[in-house]
Amino acid sequence: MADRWFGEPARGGFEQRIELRGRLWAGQSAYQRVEILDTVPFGRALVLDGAIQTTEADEFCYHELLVHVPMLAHPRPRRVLVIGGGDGGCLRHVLLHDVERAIQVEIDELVLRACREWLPTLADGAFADVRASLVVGDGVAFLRDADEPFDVILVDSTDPVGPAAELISEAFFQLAAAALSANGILAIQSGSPLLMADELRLAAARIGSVFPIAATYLGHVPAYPGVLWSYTIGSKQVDPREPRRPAPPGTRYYTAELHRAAFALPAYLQALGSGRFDPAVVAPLRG
Ligand code: AG3
Repeated sequence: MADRWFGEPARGGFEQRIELRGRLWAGQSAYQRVEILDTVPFGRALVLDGAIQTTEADEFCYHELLVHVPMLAHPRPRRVLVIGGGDGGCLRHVLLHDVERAIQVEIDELVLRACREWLPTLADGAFADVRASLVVGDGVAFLRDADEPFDVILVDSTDPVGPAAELISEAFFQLAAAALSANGILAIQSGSPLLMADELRLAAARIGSVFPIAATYLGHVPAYPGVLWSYTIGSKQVDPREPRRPAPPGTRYYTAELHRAAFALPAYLQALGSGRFDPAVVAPLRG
């Protein structure tokens, strides 16, 4: 029964499938199709326009790397901005740090509602934290009008195709740099290095042209296509590869050793910023 399996459309002759217990809910917003699936290996999952965003079982793999690496590389992050991340997982991990204020800007109210109802453990009360505020709106417009600087900006977006493509534009990275304090750090999820190499190459090159320091790091997220995932940092002056404080207690993915190691890229990916990186799907492996 085809319905018992979820898979994103194959990319470059490669696909990954997840067995389902059921499809719990689906809706359509002005921006995208929003679905909640019940999966055998990962529990509940959020799917947007057919792309798996997060699951109950492996959210920590993704969120701990996206959040703790920039937060712990920064000497003292007080004000944090999260763009996207409507499930609240990113915000929850930000609030494990001693921050003064965390603002989340999510464009799609339906994602917020679906996650509140079906994936409550992701945010686990983060939106009610006195330090947190939620803005339902466009992250780009928000950045344009931001008047107080942020220490860390996290972009927890969908794949950079369609509306989210703007989130890897040079104009966006310039807005982010302008909204960051003197030692500010931007971190984005930059997709699968094997299956979305083109987007990663673009994002890394553009961050490198806007920020004095740019670095891509890797981790595994079992539910995402290809499992291997990338994140890219733009930093104004601090070296993002070095953790400056101990991790908040209870991390299940992040360790200080892993923080440093995540920046060690395989040789075939080191050509990312050099223009020698072949953007064709899975081409990096073929050489
Ligand atoms: N963050 C981005 C996930 C991108 C996944 N892409 C894919 N499956 N093709 C999702 C939000 C998690 N808080």
